[in-house]
Amino acid sequence: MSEERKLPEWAPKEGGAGFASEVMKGVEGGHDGMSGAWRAPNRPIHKRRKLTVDDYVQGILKNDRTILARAITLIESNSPEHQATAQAVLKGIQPHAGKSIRVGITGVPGAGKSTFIEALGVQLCREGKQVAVLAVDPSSSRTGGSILGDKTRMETLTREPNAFIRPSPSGGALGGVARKSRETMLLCEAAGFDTILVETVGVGQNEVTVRSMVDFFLLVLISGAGDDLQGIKKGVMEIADTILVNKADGDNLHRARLARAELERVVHYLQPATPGWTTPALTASAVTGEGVAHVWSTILQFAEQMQASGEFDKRRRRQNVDWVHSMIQEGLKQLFYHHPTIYSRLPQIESLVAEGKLPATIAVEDLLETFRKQTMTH
Ligand SMILES: Nc1nc2c(ncn2[C@@H]2O[C@H](COP(=O)(O)OP(=O)(O)OP(=O)(O)O)[C@@H](O)[C@H]2O)c(=O)[nH]1
Ligand SMILES: [Mg+2]
Repeated sequence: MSEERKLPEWAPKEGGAGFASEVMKGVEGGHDGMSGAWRAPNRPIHKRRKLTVDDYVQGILKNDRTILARAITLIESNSPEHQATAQAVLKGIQPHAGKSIRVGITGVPGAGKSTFIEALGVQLCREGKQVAVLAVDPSSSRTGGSILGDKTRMETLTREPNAFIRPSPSGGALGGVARKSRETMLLCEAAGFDTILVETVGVGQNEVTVRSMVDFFLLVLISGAGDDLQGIKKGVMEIADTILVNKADGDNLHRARLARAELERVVHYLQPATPGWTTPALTASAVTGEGVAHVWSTILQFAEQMQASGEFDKRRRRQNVDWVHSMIQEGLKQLFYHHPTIYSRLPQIESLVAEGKLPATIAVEDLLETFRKQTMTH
């Protein structure tokens, strides 16, 4: 087995204790049979023995970053054996999860989400908070690269001992990536992280998915030329708890302030994302740090008010029920598409439909009926 290690292309050049990701080259059937291994750099390389469920649970509860990272790798693995262990670990840590504020951050590519997370994360770490940064970025929505990728690598934050940064699990559909991110969030909470920041790029269904896993949702915008506000989807503004006009610095400051005022007017007419909370529009510069602390105090104020009104817990309870349904849907889909008969018949049926020789409705009826007959006993 080769011991050669290389950092993935999105990793900061100098690494850091907080940057928990590393690709181990040429590891196959290694410590636990996974093709990639995650390890916090600058830490001793443990001899990779197979950990028991209890080892994982105890390690996570002790905030052992190496074990936390390995547990996340289990969650991200698609192997049934890893999945079984991952679920047992989740069950073990469940009573210790949930004690954090979960903040989702979305916005168009390049809005400055990662830069903002870095500025906020460093500030929080220095206040003694334990900050975990996760990303939801299904590969299907973007080609190449990771969301915590090439442009901003959170180089300062990775060096904060209180920070833990985990890029998006690679591969798979949004549903799968979202499930993995949710479970990763629970592990981080059990490990004592009290602030979870989830970055997602505002593409497709990502925002809605991340909204369904966080307490507070921040929309990061930038002011462009002229009619930029027209392009913002009303839908995403309606799920945001705060709208932030970033890059309010230098020549852009004036434009950013105008955009903020305009956004505030627009939001006024929209349905608030959280009942009882008026969504504010703010400005900040993730680069100079101006306004970043104000965003955080807004988040704290939100948490306080919503905890007092009961909305906070209500949302979490609803999210838990929604998770159940989305996992059922995911599971049923897997069962269906991996069923041997369906798997072997699907390509032929697809071509018949494509050629117009078989109506879509008949095709679906036929496939579902086959599945039903072969899986149901009564
Ligand atoms: N002037 C200025 N530039 C900024 C600010 N925030 C971010 N940038 C720059 O904008 C570019 C994109 O920043 P990122 O933080 O990578 O943006 P992002 O939203 O995370 O981008 P994706 O992850 O690719 O969607 C970088 O070159 C940053 O340096 C800011 O407040 N002011
Ligand atoms: Mg980013």
